[in-house]
Amino acid sequence: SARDSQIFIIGCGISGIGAAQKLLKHGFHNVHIIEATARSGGRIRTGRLGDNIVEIGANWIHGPSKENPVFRLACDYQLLDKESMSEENQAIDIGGHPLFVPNWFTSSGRKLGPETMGPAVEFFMNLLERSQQFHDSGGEPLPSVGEFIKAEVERLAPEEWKEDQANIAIRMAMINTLLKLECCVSGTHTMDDVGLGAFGMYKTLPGLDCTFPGGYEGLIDHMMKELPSDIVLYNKPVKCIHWNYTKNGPDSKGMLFPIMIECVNGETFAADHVIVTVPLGYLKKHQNTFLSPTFPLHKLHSIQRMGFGTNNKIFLEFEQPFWDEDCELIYLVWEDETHLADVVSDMKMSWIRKLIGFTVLKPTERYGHVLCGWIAGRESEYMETLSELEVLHSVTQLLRLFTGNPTITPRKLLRSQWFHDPYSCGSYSYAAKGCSAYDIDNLAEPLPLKGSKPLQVLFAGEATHGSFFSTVHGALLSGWREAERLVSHYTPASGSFSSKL
Ligand code: 6YU
Repeated sequence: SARDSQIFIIGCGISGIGAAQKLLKHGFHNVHIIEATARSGGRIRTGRLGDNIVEIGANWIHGPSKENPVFRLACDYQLLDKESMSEENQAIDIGGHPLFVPNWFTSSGRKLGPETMGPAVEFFMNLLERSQQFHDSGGEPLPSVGEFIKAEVERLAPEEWKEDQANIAIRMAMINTLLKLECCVSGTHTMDDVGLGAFGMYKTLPGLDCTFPGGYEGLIDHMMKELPSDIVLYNKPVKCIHWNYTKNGPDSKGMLFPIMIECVNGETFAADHVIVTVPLGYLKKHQNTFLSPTFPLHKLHSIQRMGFGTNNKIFLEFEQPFWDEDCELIYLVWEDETHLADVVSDMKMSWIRKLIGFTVLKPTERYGHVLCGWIAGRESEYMETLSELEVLHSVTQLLRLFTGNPTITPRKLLRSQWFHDPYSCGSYSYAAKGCSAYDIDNLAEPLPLKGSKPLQVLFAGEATHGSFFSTVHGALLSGWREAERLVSHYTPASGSFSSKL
C-alpha cells in the first residue's frame, strides 16, 4: 500500500518530531528521522547552571492560548503550572511584547526611575507597533524597521520631550538599548536588516508568555515517548540529498526509489520522500552542496533573502540580588550612546555594549538569584569565540560599572553559542529587508511540485511558517503541514479514483 512508502525526516527538532508523529498517526510505518547530533530537540535545549535548569534555546511559549499547538500539547502533558493554564492568562493579549517590570541602570552607575525612562519605552513601543502596520497597509516609507524607527525618533522626539530637556539625552540612549533589545527579539544584527513591509508578517497569539517549570525539553521527551524507540538514527549528519535519482535499486514492488540520502559517514538511504527540517542557517551555509541537483533558482534566492541571525543568552548566578525584588527585566543604558547609530568600532573592546541587559529568572524560590543576559548580532557571534572566563570577566566589569558597586561578582556563568553550532549556524529566522510572503512560500515549496514522482523533497522547520516563523509553534505546525501534504497526496479524492494509490 501507499502507506509502505519510505519516508525520511532530516532533523529531530520539534518540526521533525511533529512530522513523524502525524505520519505514524495516519498509518505510514516506514518513517525514520535522521539526526546529525546525539540528541533530540534541536533548538529546544534545557541545560544546567549549578542546581538550576536553564533554557539554552527556546524560552517561552509565545502566545499560550487554545490556538497554540505547543500550549495544547504542554497542557495535555501537564507540563505547565496552574497560572499559565488559567483562562485569565490565556486571554491577555499584549501583541508579543510582555510588559516586564523593569529596572534601569546606566553606565555612570545610576539607577533611573520610571518617570525618566517610562516615556522612552512608551514612545518606542508605539513606533514598533506602527512598524508592524505597513504589512497590511503597504506603502512603507523606508526599507527597514531600523531606518523607520530612527527617522521617526529624530522627527518626533524633540517635540515629544520638549518640556523635559534634561532627559532627552538619556532617553535617546534608552532608545538605543531598546533597538538592541529588538535585535534580540528578531534575532538580527541590526534592525536596519529587518524589512519594514515584511515586519508585520509575524503574527502573535493571545496569552501571557509562559515557561516550562521543568524545562522546555520535557515537551520533547513526552513527544518522543509516543514514537517508536528506534525511529531516530542519531549521529548521522546528512551531507547531500540526491533527488530525481535513477541509480537506486528497486523496492519490494520493483519500483525505483527517487531519492538517495548520503550521510557524511558515507552511509546511504533510499527513500520515496524526505522532509528536510534543518535550520535555515544550515541551508544558507550548505546551499551549494545539500541538494543534488541543486535548488531551483527561485528557491535558492529565497534561502538567501530570508534572514537568519544570532541571539545568545548569558546566564549568571549571584549570591545576592542587586535588582529590586519585583524586577523582571534589567536594562543597561550607555549614557554616551545619544546618537542613533549601531556602530561598534572595536569588536574586542566594545562587543559587550551589545548586551542589552538581563531577564530575571522567576520564581526566586526555584532559581535563587539567576539572570539571563541577551546579546544579538555579530557581537554575539564574537562573544562565542571568547573563553567562558573572558566572558565572565567582561560581564563582571560591566556590572560593576553599571551598579557602581566594585565588588559585584557573579558566582557562575553559562552562555549559549548558537552561531558556532554546526547544525544551527545561528538562532532563528527573520523577515529581512526585501523579503515578502513569497520568500517563505518558496522555502516551503516541495520538489518537484508536479511530474510522475512529485513531492520527493519537502521542507519544514521554523523558517517555513508564514506567520509564526522563529517560534516553536511555527516549527511544529510546519512539520504537521508537510506530513499532511503527504497524507493528502496518498488519499484518493472522494468519489474519484486516484492513480497515486
Ligand atoms: C519560541 C522562544 N526563543 C531562543 C534561542 C533560540 C531559539 N526560539 P531545530 O533546529 O530545532 O531542529 C533541526 C534539527 O536538524 C536539529 O536537531 C539539527 O541538529 C538537525 N540537523 C541540522 N543539520 C542536519 C544535517 N545535515 N543532518 C541531520 N540533521 C541535521 N521559540 O517559541 N519561544 O522563547 C524562543 C529562542 C536562543 C536559538 C529560540 C524560540 C526558536 C525555536 O527554538 C525554534 O524556532 C524551534 O525550536 C525550531 O525547531 P525546528 O524543528 O524548526 O529546528 C514582531 C516580530 C518579530 C519576529 N520575531 C518574534 C520573536 C519570536 C522568537 N523568539 C525567540 C525567542 C526566544 C528567546
